Amino acid sequence: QLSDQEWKHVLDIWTKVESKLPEHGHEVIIRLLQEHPETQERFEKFKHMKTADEMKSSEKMKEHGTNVFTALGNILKQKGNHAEVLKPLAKSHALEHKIPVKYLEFISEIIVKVIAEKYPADFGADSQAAMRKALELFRNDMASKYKEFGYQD
Ligand code: HE6
Repeated sequence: QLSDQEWKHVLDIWTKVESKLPEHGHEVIIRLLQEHPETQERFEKFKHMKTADEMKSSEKMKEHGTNVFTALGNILKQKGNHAEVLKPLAKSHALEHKIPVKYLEFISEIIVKVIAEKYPADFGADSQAAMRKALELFRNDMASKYKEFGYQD
């Protein structure tokens, strides 16, 4: 679990992220698919896309980035008491999309990298460490829900 100070770091930087949430979400998805091509195969709606330019100009991908970042923000705002919000997400990602925890690790790293690039002055070492910890908590709780749903990756 995170301390009050750590949650404050997480939610303060998330306020900045929210000022351009669709753009940042879009960028994270593009980088996930570019850096880890195996993740692209999981997306029926994106697996035909061939270039980063095609992804950048895709309104559908921007919309997806918005959905992912909105869901993640809603989870972070629960400050760890996220069981209820996590459950439907764990269910769809385990049973429908079949997304290994490893892929959640990939996206977590990219989220930290992208925020660090966009907001260097507001995302120092303590904030980065707090965000890493929050994303790790998210992944651990996703992983235990995965087990409950009988999904082993
Ligand atoms: Fe996914 N996702 N996702 N996801 N997702 C989502 C929220 C996916 C995610 C990590 C999603 C994924 C593959 C997510 C997905 C659909 C992730 C929402 C709100 C929705 C939706 O409602 O459409 C994280 C961290 C969060 C918060 C991969 C790979 C990773 C790493 C689909 C294939 C697929 C889909 O709709 O097909």
